[in-house]
Amino acid sequence: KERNPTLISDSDIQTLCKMHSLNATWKITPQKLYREIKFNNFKEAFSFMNQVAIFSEQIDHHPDWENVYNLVKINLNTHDIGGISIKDIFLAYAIDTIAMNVRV
Ligand code: H2B
Repeated sequence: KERNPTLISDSDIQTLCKMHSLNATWKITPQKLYREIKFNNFKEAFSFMNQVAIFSEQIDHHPDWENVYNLVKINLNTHDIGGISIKDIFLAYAIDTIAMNVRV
């Protein structure tokens, strides 16, 4: 089994997020990444969540999220280390890609 990913420094988080334009879509703190996404309706929101859920299982890294109708609020952090690891950056990038391509 893989080892837990390690914490990355605040400046590395900033650099990595800017490299992938995550700073445009995510609120970045040393503890977590936060994003809200509003879709056209519940069907689109749930289609998005389903695709993210499948991807999350594949990488064994899961969002903390909530959904009310067409709105999805997402927190990403690595529970085991209480902060941001490379897995959060990777998942954030995947979430942005999936959100851009949602089809119901
Ligand atoms: N997801 C997130 N966001 N943080 C974790 O620390 C984490 C996870 N740990 N998914 C994984 C699963 C761990 O619990 C399993 C046992 O690998």
